Amino acid sequence: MNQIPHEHIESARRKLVKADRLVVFTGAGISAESGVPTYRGAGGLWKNFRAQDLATVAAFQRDPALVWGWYRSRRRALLDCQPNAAHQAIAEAAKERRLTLITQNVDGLHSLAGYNNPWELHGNIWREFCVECYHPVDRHAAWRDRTVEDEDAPLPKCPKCGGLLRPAIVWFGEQLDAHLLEQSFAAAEHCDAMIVIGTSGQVQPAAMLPILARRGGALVVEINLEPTPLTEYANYSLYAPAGEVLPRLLG
Ligand code: BV8
Ligand code: ZN
Repeated sequence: MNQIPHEHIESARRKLVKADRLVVFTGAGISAESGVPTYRGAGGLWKNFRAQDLATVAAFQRDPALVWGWYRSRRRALLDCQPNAAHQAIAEAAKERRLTLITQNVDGLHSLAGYNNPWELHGNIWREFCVECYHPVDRHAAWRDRTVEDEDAPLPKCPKCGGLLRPAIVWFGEQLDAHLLEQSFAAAEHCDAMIVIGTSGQVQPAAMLPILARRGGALVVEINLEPTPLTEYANYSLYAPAGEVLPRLLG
């Protein structure tokens, strides 16, 4: 933390205080300090598979048990993860000011930190839906009281029609929810400040948001451990763990 000059953070903080339409855009890096592996960092692989190979409709159709094994193992790992100071700083700030939170994360930690209704562009690992009738199922309560399913438990079936349930997650090659995406683009274009936290800026169309914000004249503050393709659109790049710098930026 001491590698960022105090006045640099202070300067960004003073400008953010004045913003009345603040958007916070997060990626997997904000959950790293909670122990959730990122996608492209070390430990981002699962049994030598890459997210891009498993998080697809084709992979699920080819081997639903393999894909369910991956999601169940991730859910199990998430049960030991708590929101960190960065998630909490956003939830606290949202109680005092207008703050729209858009996240690429599927881990549910923003909600667990007390932020109501984050815009989850890529879905939520605790939710499922039926591939036949789209009946929605929320498993978070069941998993939190530890009625967890083993990785090789039978595939979950729809209580309505008996069809196969799948994770309510946007897989690679799948469209994002059109309404949510439209709302997110509009929020990015019309905000007067955006804080971009813990994203490598590799996944489209989510990675467009900071670019739209900057083009719309917003102040863009990036928090990451290293430069990303979004750095060129940032007015401030703060290279430090989100859990250390965000509480000071929003405090
Ligand atoms: C769509 C659910 C198409 C899965 C996810 C070629 C070029 C451009 C685009 C494409 C292309 N080929 C294919 C595409 C499209 C594709 C895409 O973008 N692929 C990428 C990989 C090239 N996109 C899609 O398929 C999307 N759909 O485009 O539809 C379409 C169009 C028309 C008609 C039909 C179809 C769907 C994308 C959604 C995929 N689903 N998640 C699951 O999780 O099971 S994406 C996945 O990546 C996660 O959601 C994750 O959030 C997201 C982005 O990753 P990041 O969050 O950025 O995480 P990452 O690990 O990469 O980086 C972490 C960062 O944190 C790092 O920078 C690190 O330095 C930093 N960090 C680490 N620790 C800290 C920290 N920062 C601060 N503090 C710390 N402590
Ligand atoms: Zn069904």
